[in-house]
Amino acid sequence: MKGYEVILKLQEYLGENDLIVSSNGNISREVYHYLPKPQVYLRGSMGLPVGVGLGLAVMNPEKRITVITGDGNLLMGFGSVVTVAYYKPNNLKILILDNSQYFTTGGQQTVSSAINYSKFLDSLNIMNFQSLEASPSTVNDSLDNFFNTKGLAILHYTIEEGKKELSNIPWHPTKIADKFLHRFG
Ligand SMILES: Cc1ncc(C[n+]2csc(CCOP(=O)(O)OP(=O)(O)O)c2C)c(N)n1
Repeated sequence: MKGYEVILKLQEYLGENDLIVSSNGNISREVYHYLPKPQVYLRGSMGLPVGVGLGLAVMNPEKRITVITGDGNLLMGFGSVVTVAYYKPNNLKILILDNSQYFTTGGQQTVSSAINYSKFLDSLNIMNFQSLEASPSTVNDSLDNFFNTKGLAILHYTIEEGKKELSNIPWHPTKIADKFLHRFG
């Protein structure tokens, strides 16, 4: 499956109460267009989605936080995954959409294939992790497990490259922050 197909599928799992952090580039654009708004759509700032999600999760223990990140962003902020494993916030879900490339900027290859995600996440004692190819036959069970099992979860999907032509997010980052903060009253 392509990344946007996975994000469309998330409509079945993410509702008005969910807080989402999306990594910059196509993923933020797809999350903006396909999922409830407003969320933290990172723009420009690469490498931060896991760290931002961790902060939100720790500060809002009663809310569920879902981070949706590309592999390029994940790799740029890789230490944050270890911090997540240390604190294990039970309201944090991390979905990695791994196309092994910086797709947004032209498809330059990342070094994601150097990681055995299953072994890496296992070594961090993350109880709920899965690493698999996103396909119509795997996506339902893996997303059910990811969202419907309580606690910290990390789901690593290998995905196909590809995108839908979507317009840019019309909000300046300060406006994104304002709109998101308004959700807290
Ligand atoms: C520090 C920094 N380097 C490079 C960029 C340019 N850039 C924007 S999105 C992107 C690719 C992101 O890759 P990934 O997270 O794998 O998502 P994909 O584009 O594959 O969906 C890059 C390199 C940036 N914004 N910041």
